[in-house]
Amino acid sequence: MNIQNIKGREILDSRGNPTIEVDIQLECGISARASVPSGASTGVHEATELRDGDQKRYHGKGVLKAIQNVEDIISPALIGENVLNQKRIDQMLCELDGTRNKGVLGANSTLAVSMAATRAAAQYSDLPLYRYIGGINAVELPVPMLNILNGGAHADNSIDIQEFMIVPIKAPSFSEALRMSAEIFHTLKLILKREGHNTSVGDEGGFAPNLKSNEEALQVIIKAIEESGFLPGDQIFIALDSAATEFFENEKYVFKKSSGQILNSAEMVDFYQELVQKYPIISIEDGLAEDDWDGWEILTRQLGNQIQLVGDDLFVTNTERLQKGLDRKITNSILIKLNQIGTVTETIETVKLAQKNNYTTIISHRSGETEETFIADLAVGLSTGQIKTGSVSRSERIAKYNRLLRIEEELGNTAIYPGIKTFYNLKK
Ligand code: 2PG
Ligand code: MG
Repeated sequence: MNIQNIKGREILDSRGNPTIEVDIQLECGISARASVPSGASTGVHEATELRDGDQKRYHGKGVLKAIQNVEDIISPALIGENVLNQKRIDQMLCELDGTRNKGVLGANSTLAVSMAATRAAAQYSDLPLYRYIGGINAVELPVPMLNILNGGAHADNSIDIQEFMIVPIKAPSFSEALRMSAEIFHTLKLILKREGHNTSVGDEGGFAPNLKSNEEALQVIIKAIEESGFLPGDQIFIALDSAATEFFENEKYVFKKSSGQILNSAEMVDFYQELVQKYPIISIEDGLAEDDWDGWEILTRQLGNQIQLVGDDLFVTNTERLQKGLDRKITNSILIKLNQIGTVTETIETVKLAQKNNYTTIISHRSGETEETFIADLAVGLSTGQIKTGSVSRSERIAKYNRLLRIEEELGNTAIYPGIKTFYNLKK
């Protein structure tokens, strides 16, 4: 079970940008591979994503330095280590880096190694990845949040809110939930076409039409749910990711892609309150900016009992930032992205801290992805109850859903689909 060799490689992500893939080989001959994703609306508090900056290659986005770090620094240190000791491997990665934000080695290099190690250990243990991570109780499939309409930094259109997601909460199984969602996605396409909008998709596979307002986006989604024969606010809810840091300028929120409206934090909260009253919204992520802590207090006070409030850029999968949120009673949920923190065990620590404090957890993809399906297993392994991994188009998104379908099949009648129960900390 000891590591014999670690090799890095530059591959392309779903946006055609380079990213890092790592192969770990064990002495017994087992070999495992993992690759890392990349965000567009990244928070400033995220761990460092190391890019070469060499403008002659990939517009400066090459990852050859990160690969060199894997092969020249990480590999020699980890050779001979027991791959079953993930905690020690991740601690060593943190120590080799020596900074709080993986600023030396890059979180892309540490994470690729960390994930590949987990997968190698699962293979060595002869267990599926979710079972290795979660043990005998890893039987719960996550409720998906499907981003069927893209705006913000993920699409060149006139919508400021980054993600409009459907959440199938009333379904007997994950596969049925996925079927319902795919049907709504296709109906949405028909409606957009009928109404003269373009039906090309954004980075996460949702449509990216030029609509007049954020509200029009909500209305067309409701229509798609209804025309598909489902009940909005009963079978299907809506979740938003505003990614508000992206439009926070000089302490104000500026709807620069749509109306041009300028709102302060309290006015933003009123804006959401109105939306929540009018539409079946169950969750809002990054409703406010990453450092607008006072605003988050207002938002949580006003809406925290009714809907899920998710911190993404706010918490960046970091226990220290989450703890600050817990202390100030901000939000009631956290988005979990492996590459915001840079190792598997640190990610799990953050999930555990959230769960211990009655916060819901959502495992998430990034807008730049690969065919990697690690997050599907992670969501089941940690019983996070929710996953956000894009729309039902673009193979890098579908790969995760298909992996979940296979896990569901493998679990057979022990599989659980939590549905509405996953929002256990809401009154509604
Ligand atoms: C987000 C993510 C994923 P990005 O904001 O939640 O949807 O986007 O990877 O661009 O940060
Ligand atoms: Mg987000």
